[in-house]
Amino acid sequence: MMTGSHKCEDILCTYCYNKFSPIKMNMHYRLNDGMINPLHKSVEEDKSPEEETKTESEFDMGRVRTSRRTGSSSAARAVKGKRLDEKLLKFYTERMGMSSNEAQSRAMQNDYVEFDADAPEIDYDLNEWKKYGFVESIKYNGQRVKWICPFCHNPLVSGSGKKKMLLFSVIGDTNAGKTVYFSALQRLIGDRLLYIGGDDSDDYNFFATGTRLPSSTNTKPLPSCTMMYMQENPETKENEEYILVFCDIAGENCTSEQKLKKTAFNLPNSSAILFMIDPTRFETIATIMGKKGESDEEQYKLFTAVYNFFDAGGNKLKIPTAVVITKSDVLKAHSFFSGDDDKNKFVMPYSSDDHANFVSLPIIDEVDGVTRDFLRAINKGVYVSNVDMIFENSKFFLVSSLGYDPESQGDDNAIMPNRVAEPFKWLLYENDAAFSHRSEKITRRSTGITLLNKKLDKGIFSKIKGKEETKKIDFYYKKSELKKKLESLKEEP
Ligand SMILES: Nc1nc2c(ncn2[C@@H]2O[C@H](COP(=O)(O)OP(=O)(O)OP(=O)(O)O)[C@@H](O)[C@H]2O)c(=O)[nH]1
Ligand SMILES: [Mg+2]
Ligand SMILES: [Zn+2]
Repeated sequence: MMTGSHKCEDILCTYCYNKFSPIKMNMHYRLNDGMINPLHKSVEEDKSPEEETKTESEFDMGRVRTSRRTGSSSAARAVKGKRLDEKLLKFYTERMGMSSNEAQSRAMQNDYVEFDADAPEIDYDLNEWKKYGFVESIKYNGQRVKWICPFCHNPLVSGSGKKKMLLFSVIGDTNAGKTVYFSALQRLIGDRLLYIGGDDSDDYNFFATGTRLPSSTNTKPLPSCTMMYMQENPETKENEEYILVFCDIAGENCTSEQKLKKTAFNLPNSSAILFMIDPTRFETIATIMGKKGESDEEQYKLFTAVYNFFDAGGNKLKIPTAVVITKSDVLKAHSFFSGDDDKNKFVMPYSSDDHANFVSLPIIDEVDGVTRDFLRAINKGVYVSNVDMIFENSKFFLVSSLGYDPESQGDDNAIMPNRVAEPFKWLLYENDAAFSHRSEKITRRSTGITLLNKKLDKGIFSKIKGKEETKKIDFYYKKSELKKKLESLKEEP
């Protein structure tokens, strides 16, 4: 194993959602059709000597392999054809819930090899290995072979380990607006996205397929949607690339701990959670909409389910969580918003904030405050307290993916998404993958004491002799950079 510091990121498998460091474990590679793995001689030992000779000459495997892993230097023996891949079998049965017949036939695959820096059959770019501590691309006996997840043996996303990978998971009862939200978000940030996963992106972008309103999401475990995302540094205008993995879920699978455990394998390793709450379930809102009061009891059960699922040993969950009140268009008619311009602006269509390339934390705090106040005002303060009891780092958001209500207004309106990017951008910021902006006046005296807070400027500090100077600082920063940037700007002459 290589030591020292490498420019490598954790890899997230988009199938089994294991997260691991590629320098802490050997990578696995699936062989191409017709290729043979000399390590698996056990299968071959059962074969008759004639067959053995035939295989050997057919594949010209005369070379002796001295591998650290086998601990032997016996002549390489060939195994032709497909073998049952135990890891895939486990994945198909335990994770995908397939019947053992289907799982077995799907798990019959070409053999795999493990990366071994010293193995003579393995050819790779030494510079890549030195820089990152692992290699994605290797040639085995002269052929390029595809790398696979060492846990479940499904393919890994190209670029994993070199770019930061962020897993966005959603939670919410059925009909909460989860799937429509992902579609609206992708439409909004689409010019900075490149789909790089399998062919499942259509499951996540219904607007693109022409079907605006998806039917209820399938309760079977879902494939994830993997995209490359380009984030511009607002200061340098340079672009940084991230790999984003979106993971939808059927609301039906969110209502109990047991159901979550069967399907929500993505949740524990999430970088960010979107917790969706449907306001049309609140009696007050349902009444305004003329809907017969639907109960929010099922939706409310989610808190218990999520708390038990994470079982954080009495601690709060550290994963940043955006608690999103969806369908905010239906809130316009409620007096809490309609009677107050300062609040009303958060539920009216079109928000310029969605198009900024940085995150405004003061606005996010304002929306968070207004949403909490609203929930308390309609006697749903329990949502606020539950969120605070479960999540260590959460903010409330008001979002409308459509900007109108298809139930009362029909489904042929123009889509006017409102504040859709806000929770997403805040979650990026919390993962150090988006920028915020800070602008403030600092007062310094020649004694060297710098005063950031104007209140401190009075009292004892004002008595300190020295020439006072005021300067304005204005900068963009990622969360982890704030302290350092602030300090260096304060010290600058
Ligand atoms: N008024 C309004 N209604 C919306 C909005 N977004 C979604 N809806 C409605 O909510 C319905 C359900 O949205 P989905 O995104 O399918 O809900 P889901 O959370 O994915 O539901 P499941 O897949 O069953 O868990 C849609 O068919 C719309 O009728 C919105 O922004 N405003
Ligand atoms: Mg859905
Ligand atoms: Zn995996």
